[in-house]
Amino acid sequence: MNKSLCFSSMALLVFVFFAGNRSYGQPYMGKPFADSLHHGVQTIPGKLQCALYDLGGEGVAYHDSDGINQGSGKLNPADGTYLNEFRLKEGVDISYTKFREPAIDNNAYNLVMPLKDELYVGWTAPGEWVKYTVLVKEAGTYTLGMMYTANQGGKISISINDMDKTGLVNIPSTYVKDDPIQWRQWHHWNYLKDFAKVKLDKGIQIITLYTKETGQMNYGYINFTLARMN
Ligand SMILES: [Ca+2]
Ligand SMILES: [Ca+2]
Repeated sequence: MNKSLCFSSMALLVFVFFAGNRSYGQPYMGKPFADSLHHGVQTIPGKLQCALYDLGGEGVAYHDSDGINQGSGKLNPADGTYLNEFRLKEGVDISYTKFREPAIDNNAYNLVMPLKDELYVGWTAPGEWVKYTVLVKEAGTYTLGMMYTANQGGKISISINDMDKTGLVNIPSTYVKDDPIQWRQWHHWNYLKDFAKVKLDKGIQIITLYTKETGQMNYGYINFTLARMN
């Protein structure tokens, strides 16, 4: 190969590498969620409310299988209420715990009773993710627990600043064969204690919650408890 041909090939390779890695090194453009009821970044230690994922849209703050919110505005018709219309135009699928008769989320098959009118991320599928800008007030090792439902079990993982910190986490099934109502298998709540330990630096951090396997899970909140200071 002559010198100029060799140089051209190298230049092409460099171009292809950078063109294919456009996002490499770019800063995260998502912002903490805010609306009339929620303002200010979510803080750790404490509860990370899963439905309060960042603003920024598909491909930035979340990835969802489709652009429709299957909960807000669909299962929960747009009727002017805050809960039914919460983040209605976003792809992440959101609903809230309903205490009604016949029982929905206030059912006798819950392992742990949820609070009423709590927003949650539902209609989850493998490959989906949501990001959270959080303010960590104390550096340290945190124990994670999660309020959830999983009608077949499933797997999630959690990244901090885009580094996987948990590997695959097994989410136990909350299926109860005695429940005569099939759709209520999506509403058996449980709290999974101590499913991971993660080390967090003080200050602003970006947490990503990935649905890795099975999906069909509902995510209420992830509790971050300080286990040990650094
Ligand atoms: Ca969707
Ligand atoms: Ca979804």
